[in-house]
Amino acid sequence: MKVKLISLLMVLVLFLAACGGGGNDPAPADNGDAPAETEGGEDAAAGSGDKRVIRVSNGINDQHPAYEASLRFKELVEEQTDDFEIQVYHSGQIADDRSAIEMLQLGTLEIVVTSTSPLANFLPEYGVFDLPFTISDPATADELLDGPFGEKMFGLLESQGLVGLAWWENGFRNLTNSVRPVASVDDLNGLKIRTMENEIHLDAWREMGANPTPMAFTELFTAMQQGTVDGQENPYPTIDLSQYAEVQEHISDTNHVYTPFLFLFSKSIWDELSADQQTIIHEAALEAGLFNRERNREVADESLERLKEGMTFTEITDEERARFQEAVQPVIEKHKDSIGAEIVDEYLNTISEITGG
Ligand code: KDG
Repeated sequence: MKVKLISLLMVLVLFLAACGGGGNDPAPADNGDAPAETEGGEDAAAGSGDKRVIRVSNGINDQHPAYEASLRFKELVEEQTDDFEIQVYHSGQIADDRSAIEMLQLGTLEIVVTSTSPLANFLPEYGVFDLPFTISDPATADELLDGPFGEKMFGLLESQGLVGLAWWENGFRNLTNSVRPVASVDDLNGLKIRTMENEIHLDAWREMGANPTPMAFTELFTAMQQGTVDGQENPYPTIDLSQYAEVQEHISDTNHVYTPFLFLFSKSIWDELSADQQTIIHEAALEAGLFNRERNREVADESLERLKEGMTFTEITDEERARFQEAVQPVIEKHKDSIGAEIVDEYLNTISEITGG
């Protein structure tokens, strides 16, 4: 409890520091540019004239389809109402996912487009999406998330002061490393792998023989550059557009987890909006979400072609993939109760209904 209070307070201090520092934008991204959308660099919180500022946070850079879709969201909202000025931030300019989620709970940030994995620290049920090798194609992901199961998971968010508006896509995760080609689960032995701050991911890589370490996304590139970690796992767009080929040699199509992005809104701020304003924002988040998925899949194919040029690509055979899946079965059993057996069963049953499995 004390630790939680301190971290919440720290977020508050950070936020006040960002606001207090001469009223300009939060700490610039590593590429140094202020959010281009803020015409004339006016005080972020106040916005220009009597428009209310709505800030969108994400951890990946401005080359990523998530940033592109966030700009689409801005366009869709601002073409329908003059009530808001949407400011889009990237590269963790405001905060990493976990801290951003805490800011939404505090009502000090409006929107974060976050992976589901950090959210499992607040709502264990969200760990269901981290169970490895459960979703193997985009169509299954869409049918699962756009159906009753997706709605049910949104329903859990209110208890955490959060509102789920749309499912966007981070994507299918694949392993890279700077030590050796990985063609089999045996090749993982002792590899120091960075994972998201998520117990299920940590346990999965341990079960597969690697040596995992949790770390915020914003610290990953430097950790690979300095050799603090040997490898990491992310979808092809993130690996490619974050220039990981500069610090990693080997890539394997492990396709071990599908990570959804959640378009989350702060409940306390949401409740201050009118019903019409909520509708405009909700519909824009859904439409930009469909755009995001489509773009993310196009970019994933383009990214893989580029990565094959700059790295050694290893295709995992079906029998080797079966050995990966076998190795992580204990993880699914171990976390079934912490996630909630009913949620895990509904998740796995829905997927097998969709795939006819
Ligand atoms: O905000 C971006 C993150 O949600 C995303 O990049 C997280 O996949 C992720 C990772 O590896 O941390």
